Amino acid sequence: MSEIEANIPSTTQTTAGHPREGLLRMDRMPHIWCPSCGIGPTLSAFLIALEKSNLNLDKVAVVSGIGCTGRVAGYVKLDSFHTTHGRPIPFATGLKLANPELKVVVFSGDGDLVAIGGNHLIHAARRNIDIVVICVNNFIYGMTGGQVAATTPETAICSTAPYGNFETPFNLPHLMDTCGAVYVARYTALDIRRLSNAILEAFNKKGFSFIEVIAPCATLYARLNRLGTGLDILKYYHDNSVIKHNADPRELEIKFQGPIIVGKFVDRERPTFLDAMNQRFKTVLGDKYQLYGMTDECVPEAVVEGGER
Ligand SMILES: Cc1ncc(C[n+]2csc(CCOP(=O)(O)OP(=O)(O)O)c2C)c(N)n1
Ligand code: SF4
Repeated sequence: MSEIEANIPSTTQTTAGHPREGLLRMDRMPHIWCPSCGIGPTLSAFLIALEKSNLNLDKVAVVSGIGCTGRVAGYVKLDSFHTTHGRPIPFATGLKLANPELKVVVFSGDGDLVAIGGNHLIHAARRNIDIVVICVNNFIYGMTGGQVAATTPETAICSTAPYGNFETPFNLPHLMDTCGAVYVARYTALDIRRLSNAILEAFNKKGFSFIEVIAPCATLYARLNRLGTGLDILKYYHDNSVIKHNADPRELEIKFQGPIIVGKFVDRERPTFLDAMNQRFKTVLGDKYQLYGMTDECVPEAVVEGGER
């Protein structure tokens, strides 16, 4: 060991291993992400939440689409699926409905989930499919060279918007709220503790949970917009994010380099897709119908006893 190495605290020495290597496919390291990209800290927050949860890891599945964030599925040591672009939600829906015991987590980018995959996202929220969606929003298509996204703030420069974006971006918490998501939160990739607590809370929630993570794309978004390094962006988050739990989702739009409101915005109860299906079939078919993916105790009494149309 060199003199310099001897002075490094033991937790950061390579011989100590990675603190979360039990949950990562270390044989796939080094990962593809750029230094100071926000995807890494978001993944850390997810793994911390998993460690704190009482979930049986044999029953946790991670689904990603295509993009830099989509690579998460390949690095986690869990049952994971790297699906086609824009399709992690249908894949996750199928997985959950085929095996309701699974805790299914979709972990993907804003382009993947909200642009090409937008239709699937809104319908999964409407149906209240019991899955957790973690959406890394870096305001740009990272993997393919910095094209404008459905979340790019107005006036921000992208490779396909060299004079600045002029389209109105989605306000994702508002979109998810109006579609019926039961849990909606937003944090930045700097808020690891709050983010991991939100993910933990979403694990315990029955229904469609959506967590938006505002994350730096240091290589493209920051460079094209002259925002400095990923570290500069994290400093920006530190100085400009405002915690406002229960804020009106209509007021959560993000302006270019404006303040970022973070917090938990929606936490409601409503029947999941399977609850609604079981209730309806039991009501119409009575005892002929065998509940799917749940027991009698899980179905509201009025429906089990009533049998009315
Ligand atoms: C059907 C299809 N269309 C387009 C692409 C090209 N493509 C790959 S990733 C991507 C965008 C990814 O953006 P985002 O989801 O925001 O992820 P990031 O890389 O920023 O994490 C696109 C357009 C593709 N792979 N498949
Ligand atoms: S291109 Fe952007 S999103 Fe992709 S790994 Fe690099 S910093 Fe992250």
